[in-house]
Amino acid sequence: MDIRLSREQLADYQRDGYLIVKGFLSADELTPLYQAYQGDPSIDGSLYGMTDKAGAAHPINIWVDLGNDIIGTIPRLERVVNCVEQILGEPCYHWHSKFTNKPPGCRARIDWHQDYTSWYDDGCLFPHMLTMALAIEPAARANGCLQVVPGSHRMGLMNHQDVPNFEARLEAAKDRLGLVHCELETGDAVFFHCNTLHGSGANDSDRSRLMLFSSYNAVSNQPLEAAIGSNEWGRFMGITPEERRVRPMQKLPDDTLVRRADMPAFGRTPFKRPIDTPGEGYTRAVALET
Ligand SMILES: O=C(O)CCC(=O)C(=O)O
Repeated sequence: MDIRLSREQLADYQRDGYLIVKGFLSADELTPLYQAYQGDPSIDGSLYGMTDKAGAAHPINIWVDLGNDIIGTIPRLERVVNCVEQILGEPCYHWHSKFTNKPPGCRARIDWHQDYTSWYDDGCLFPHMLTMALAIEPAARANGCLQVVPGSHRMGLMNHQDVPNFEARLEAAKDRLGLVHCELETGDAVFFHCNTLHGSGANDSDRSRLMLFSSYNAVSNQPLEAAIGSNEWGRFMGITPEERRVRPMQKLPDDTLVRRADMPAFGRTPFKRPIDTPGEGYTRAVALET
């Protein structure tokens, strides 16, 4: 199996700042992960409640090191890393991965943002970074699917602290560029640029929405030593400077999830533990009831 993006897909990504790839992983490959999550919705007690501006919490967790379990394998699958490297045009390394979950009726929104806002503060000079968002469960408007503003990656970094009128700029960007609801089936993936404006709404349905996000940095874009570790969000999530430096990543054959069907879903990949006292203006992580 050698899955690569076509010339048209690459052009779509460059124009729109995001690309949906249907059936990127098969539902069969993801069934063991889904079943493990059904059996343990706290994911080994790793999920925390991340609050939005209005104070509503959705469950999230994050990991950097990749162990020999399903969640440590997906970010290293050849097809995943090859597509990321095709888009970036150079070798990449794993920046971090996370689950974001919206249980039925979850009121939390994920406020509009660009990921490069915090990665810039980590000392990455260039926005040569992106994320693959993978649907573990179907995601639709009703259960709060990911939304993106197409073409917004071409505006540059707009919500950094030195840029005023963020809300007005955001509304203007949505008016001019529109917004896309990324409605996905299990196994569909969205690749999106770190400057693409994105967010998501509440879950007004009785179906939960679990997504796995894996983010990557270009190897040539190693963070500046002077800045590494100074991003407040990363510190809040418990990520160390060492975990931001370029680290070799071994690609795993595309059939790994099928061949090693007895691999646990999680338990071998260490989760980060957010600190309890985020800085001023930061969303709050609270331990969830399990
Ligand atoms: O889960 C979502 O809908 C978006 C998550 C996201 O944008 C993030 O965690 O940065």
